[in-house]
Amino acid sequence: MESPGNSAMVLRWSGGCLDFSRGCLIMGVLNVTPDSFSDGGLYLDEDAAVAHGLAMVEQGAAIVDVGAESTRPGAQALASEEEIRRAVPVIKRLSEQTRVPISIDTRKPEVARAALDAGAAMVNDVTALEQDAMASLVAEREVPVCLMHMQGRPATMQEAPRYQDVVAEVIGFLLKRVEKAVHFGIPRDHLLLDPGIGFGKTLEHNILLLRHIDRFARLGYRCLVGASRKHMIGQLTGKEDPADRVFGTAATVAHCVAKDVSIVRVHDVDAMMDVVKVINAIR
Ligand code: HH2
Repeated sequence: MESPGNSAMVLRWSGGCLDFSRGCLIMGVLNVTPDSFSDGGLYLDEDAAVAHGLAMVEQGAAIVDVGAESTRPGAQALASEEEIRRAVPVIKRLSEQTRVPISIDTRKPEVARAALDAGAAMVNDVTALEQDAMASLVAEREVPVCLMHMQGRPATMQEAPRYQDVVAEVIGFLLKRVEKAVHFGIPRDHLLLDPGIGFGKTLEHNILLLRHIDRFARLGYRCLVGASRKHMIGQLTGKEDPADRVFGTAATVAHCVAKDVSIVRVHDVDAMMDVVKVINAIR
């Protein structure tokens, strides 16, 4: 298959560099929120957030993904001023203390702009450039962007997720957003595609997406997957507490690495680095 965005082993841009030559990379999750499903409240304090971000870098994270608005099922939208107030000081300090690219996990262009101004080097948009202003911003700043699929919105997305063919529909959606990105002037090699595990999907939908994740990885763009500690892992293992879902997460990470996923987004960086290193070596 043609490989429009996926061919370079090293993605270099003015704000950072991602070297895929040894295989899959880890994006560490840093939620500066009171209400994230897994680490809500742990890193609302600025010093605690910065320390955790730097610890993940020390453990081997290739990207630190800072989010200030929870997108867990049922979560209500947050005002952008508050999102900026939470995220920006942490991004500023992290970007001064590490060369690892910091990504901003937001769907709001004004939040992404403030984060990029503070030193973030990438954008993680769970609405896949729904807003034109976000597409313009990413093009203008020449930064990589993750395009994630979501059916509905966090407040209601788990009420009745419905698909005829979940894999085909999610791929179709992402490829449309790729064309939107290109139309706005974003180069194809700056695009990462993510099926959005748990975002308007039942357990069966999530399993199908993971089972066929190689189809995403073969589209010609870098593929990113975030299944870490999610509800689907609790459903499969019976583990209620997200902190107890580390081994279940490890299974998804091993599977994704073996199926050519380029980046896994995880909370437990130290443990998942071991999984990634071993599977990368076996491959
Ligand atoms: N999942 C979450 C948030 N952002 N971004 C991408 N690209 N892919 C994902 O799967 C993804 C994401 C949800 O996880 P988390 O950030 O831990 O929780 P919360 O949204 O409650 O803060």
